[in-house]
Amino acid sequence: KIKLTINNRQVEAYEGKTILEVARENGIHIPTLCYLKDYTGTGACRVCQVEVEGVRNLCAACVYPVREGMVVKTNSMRALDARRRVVELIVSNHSKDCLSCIRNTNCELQRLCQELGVREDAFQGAKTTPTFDEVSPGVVRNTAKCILCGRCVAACKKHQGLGILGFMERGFKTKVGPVFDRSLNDVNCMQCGQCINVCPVGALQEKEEIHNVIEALNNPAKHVVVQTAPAVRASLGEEFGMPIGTRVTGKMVAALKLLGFDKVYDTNFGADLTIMEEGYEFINRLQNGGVLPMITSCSPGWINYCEKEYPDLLDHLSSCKSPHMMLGAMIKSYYAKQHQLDPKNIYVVSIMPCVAKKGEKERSQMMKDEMKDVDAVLTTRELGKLIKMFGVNFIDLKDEEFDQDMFGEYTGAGVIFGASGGVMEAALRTVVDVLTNQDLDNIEYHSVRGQRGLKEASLQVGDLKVNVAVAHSMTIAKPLLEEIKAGTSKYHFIEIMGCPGGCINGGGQSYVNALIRNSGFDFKGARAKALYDEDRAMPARKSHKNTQIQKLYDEFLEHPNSHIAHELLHTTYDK
Ligand code: HC1
Ligand code: SF4
Repeated sequence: KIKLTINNRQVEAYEGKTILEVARENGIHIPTLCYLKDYTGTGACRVCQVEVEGVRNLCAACVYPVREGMVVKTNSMRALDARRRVVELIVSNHSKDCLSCIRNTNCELQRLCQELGVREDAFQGAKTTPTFDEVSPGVVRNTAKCILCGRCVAACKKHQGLGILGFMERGFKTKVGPVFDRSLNDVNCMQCGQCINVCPVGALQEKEEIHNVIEALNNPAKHVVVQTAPAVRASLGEEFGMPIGTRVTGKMVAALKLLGFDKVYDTNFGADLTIMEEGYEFINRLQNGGVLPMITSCSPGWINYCEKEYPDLLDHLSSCKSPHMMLGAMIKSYYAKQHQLDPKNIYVVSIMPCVAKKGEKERSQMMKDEMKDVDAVLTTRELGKLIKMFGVNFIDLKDEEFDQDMFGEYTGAGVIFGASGGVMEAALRTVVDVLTNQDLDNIEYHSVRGQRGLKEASLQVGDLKVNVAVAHSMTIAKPLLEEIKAGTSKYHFIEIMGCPGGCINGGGQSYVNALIRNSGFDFKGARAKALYDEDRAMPARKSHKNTQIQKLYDEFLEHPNSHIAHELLHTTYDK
């Protein structure tokens, strides 16, 4: 360890650490903008400039290493002035339409301006010609707000290995975007939205559908049914200032009822249904020489990636639609029939932690008789806005239950879909019971849980050995896909989710700002825990124990993978 002084305070530190790290370890806050732990750290924005005795220029704390005897001043007049100047320059090339910006009140640039006392529009004049792209189904890019921090560039590369976003041009003309400033729709963007999640400003955002939903709610001819994805309950509370990882299932249901939805269902029911279809599909492939490994198909970001980057492997995908699409299809068929409603008058809204789901619902394979299975997809963030817009006091709501008539029951297996490894664990809970003809008590598969990279397990199921793997994000999945391509994969069943950590960290979840991310707080783990807690509290924890699912098969779907199930619940992919 070495000794140094920061702001007249003697501190100890390990050699090799940066001034920023050591300051934070000692409770000294240095403002940053482009710096995101584990993503960037290039000193590019220079907001973190500090004064180091004996060094002529100010130093960027996020890259400058500490030395024995160093004397650092983070708040000298010179540092404060330089920092404010840097932000004033950034702001001078920024659109500054804060009042109508999607990030109003949670923008990191706004916060910084406040923190540094930026009070005037110091530099006015020419601005870089902006690009506005809202062509892709889920992601909107507006460079008029971009501050060139590079956080999105790092996220796309680090998690998806795609490098869709990059810096182009130089100097004043510099922009961030796809190659040749193309639309995100014209490149291999998988629409995961991980770039949105790390953007400090409103340069990247989801394509909002909130007004379509308000219109449907106000249309007396429409019967509006809403469903909520497993992961939403683990993040929605953050929109109202609750701590990350607070589970708000009951409040969320109460809010949706107050907003005026005719029925409030849980996508967890759809997840249980998916396990029935996907579980039996897997057993069938296993026993009858089908294409293996079979890969899960519920993450539309992953499907986009597979179609674009690995079209040869599409036969490995399960043919199952994702849970919310399955539930949408059931609402427009069975539910419509039972309630004597014309499916054309039913409007299905899915609340999802996901941006890619916005595009998924538009796929031609997700329509029947020109009717979409799902009509609108709102992100967790959009639902937060809708609740505020309707004047609902979320924090004080009393817990309510999903509508129980038809699709309101769910099992613990359905809940854990929202965390990486959850789909695999849910599938195993059913597949192992079916294959061994038992009702096993030991149903927690800890080897596939958690936030680390690739997860795998090998299970003895009767006289079969089943190898499974779980990947979350494409950089983790890629080696598995290369193995399959080379014919050397040892796996029988693989779960792949588009986002790191799974849906709990989807591109539509609440923003986790750089302060929290840089503190090292495991926000993905906290949200995942909320789901595993709900699982443990459920009376039934295996999808095949869902009595409403059993009834649905008895009365309508006949049996898993039946002809009618194939027609409504399964899909095809685009080569
Ligand atoms: Fe997911 Fe899924 S778990 S994809 O991560 O299979 O988005 O939460 O709704 O459909 O159930 C997302 C979450 C979600 C589907 C389910
Ligand atoms: Fe990259 Fe995902 Fe953003 Fe597309 S949505 S640019 S794939 S991070």
